[in-house]
Amino acid sequence: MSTAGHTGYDKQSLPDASGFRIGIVVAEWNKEITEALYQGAFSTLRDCGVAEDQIIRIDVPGSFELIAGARSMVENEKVNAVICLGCIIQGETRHFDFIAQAVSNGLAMLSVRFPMPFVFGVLTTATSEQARERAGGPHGHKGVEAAITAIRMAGLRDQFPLGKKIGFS
Ligand code: DLZ
Repeated sequence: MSTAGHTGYDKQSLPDASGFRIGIVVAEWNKEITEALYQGAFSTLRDCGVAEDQIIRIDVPGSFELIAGARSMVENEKVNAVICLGCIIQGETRHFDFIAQAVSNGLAMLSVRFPMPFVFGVLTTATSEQARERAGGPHGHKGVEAAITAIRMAGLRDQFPLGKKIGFS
């Protein structure tokens, strides 16, 4: 069973995103899927008012490198949130478990280290068919959901001045 999350979003209920600058890190493994995730995230950000030149993209080789890419993004660009997009498909070896664990732990660590939302937009599926179904198919769109999460979290952070006091503005 799966849910569509925020794939069907209500723009009125979201914070005003027109002044936001959003970083997107895209893994190249399973490129057909991650490109679809990027397109969904990009068009959702645009639809919610983020200016095209305020969407900053970095490409990295695979999902494992999303962590370093996200860190690079936050250290070099003044963004309000970082979306990480990847697709890890289960194979015959244990790579799936190691990479999926590393990415989720790595992004959690960055979330503690930096006063900045990092969004886990990584599909972890048994087959490429399942991944396609979640990248604009019958099971929703993880890229769209990631963009909505980024806007919501960036808006939340704007409400609390504490984040600004500890270094980021
Ligand atoms: C090596 C590897 C494998 C086997 N599978 C995937 C995958 O399904 N999805 C993905 O995003 N990346 C995969 N990678 C590449 C690793 O993420 C990483 O790029 C390499 O191990 C080099 O550090």
